[in-house]
Amino acid sequence: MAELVVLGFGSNKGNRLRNINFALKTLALNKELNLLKVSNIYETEPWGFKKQKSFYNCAAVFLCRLTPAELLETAKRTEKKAGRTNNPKWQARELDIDILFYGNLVIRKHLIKIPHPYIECRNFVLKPLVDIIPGYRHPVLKNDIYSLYKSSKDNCKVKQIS
Ligand code: PH2
Ligand code: MG
Ligand code: MG
Repeated sequence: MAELVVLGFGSNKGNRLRNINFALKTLALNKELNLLKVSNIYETEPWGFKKQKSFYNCAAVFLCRLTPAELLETAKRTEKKAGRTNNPKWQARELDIDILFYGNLVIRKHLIKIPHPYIECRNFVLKPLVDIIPGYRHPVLKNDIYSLYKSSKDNCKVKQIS
């Protein structure tokens, strides 16, 4: 069975654009994933811990034949290949790959939360999503992406770079 999944990508360490492109290319080469759509890439103000370099962020839709656990494992492996060694929250990272949506599945386990928490509070996630899936309904909140973006209270700046 194949499912549409949406991944979010972020980098604020090393060559940010190269790290994001590496992630997209690596996942696109996985035979269990078909890359269908990629958002623009944005330079974004750090959300949360402010005193760090700005991020580059984007999001992409894939047709996926991996289970959620396998997809998470694949994402972690790709982060490591890009040189990510640190795992502490709020530290600069070469590459962060988050599962934002997996079809309309809702999982709330300790190690895997889908949809990704706080999507609706983060412009760096919402703006790329508006590019690729504006009409998609968040399976928990039931609002579409475009209205979540329009009603976002986040004031972190998001600037398109490509
Ligand atoms: N990721 C975080 C925390 N803050 N801010 C921006 N702008 N972009 C991110 O990808 C990001 C963040 C934790 O994963
Ligand atoms: Mg993240
Ligand atoms: Mg992550």
